[in-house]
Amino acid sequence: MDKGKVAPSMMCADFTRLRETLDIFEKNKVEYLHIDVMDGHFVPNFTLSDCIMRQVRSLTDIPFDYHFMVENPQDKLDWFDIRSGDMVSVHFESTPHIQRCISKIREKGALAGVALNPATPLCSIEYLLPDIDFVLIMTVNPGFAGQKIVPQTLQKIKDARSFLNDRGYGDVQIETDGSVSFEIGKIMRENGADIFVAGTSSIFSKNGTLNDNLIKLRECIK
Ligand code: S6P
Ligand code: MG
Repeated sequence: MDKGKVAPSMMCADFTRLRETLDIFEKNKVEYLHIDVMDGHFVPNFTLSDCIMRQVRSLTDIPFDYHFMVENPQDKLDWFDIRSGDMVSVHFESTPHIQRCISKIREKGALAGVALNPATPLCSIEYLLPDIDFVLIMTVNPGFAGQKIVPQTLQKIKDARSFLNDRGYGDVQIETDGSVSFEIGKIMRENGADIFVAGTSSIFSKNGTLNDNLIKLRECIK
């Protein structure tokens, strides 16, 4: 099994210290930058926009992991600078034509994923398996950082790993997003998660420096 991958959640980053933050990410070889895109409809909040993300993109070569929490994401993908090697996830409930949307992501050369809310069943992806590279399991309800985990989602990660393996899709990666603390991250790893969105519960926690927290998280998800 490969080591767990880290995707710092940029909505939790201190943008007044962006260069310094990216330097720490590069030094620690984080695999992705997790970019939360919200529209105030699919989720109540607004977060990172296409123009700000283009600026971030000009400062680093770390691939992006776009997480679209917007209605009809198929109409919004072209606004963003999506490149080969990026990851892009869209929510199962966000479009009536999820398979078409997923295909569009792959046409852009990115890895395609379906994001599942805590209550969205795993069987939603049954007939999408040939079309996806990863599944993003939300372990909180989407929209905000700093929330408590929805506890039954830990079992859902385990179930997702079996679901994928049983169907011959063991290479589909599992990403977890929400309340990924050092302790919970370790359990998520044991349950079969591959990619960990790191926010206020881990690397951006005020209990340590960003650098030290990254090293600690790596150890928990190795
Ligand atoms: C939430 C969003 C997430 C958060 C992340 C924050 O809707 O999709 O990516 O930024 O969960 O992490 P934490 O540790 O504060 O929950
Ligand atoms: Mg997210």
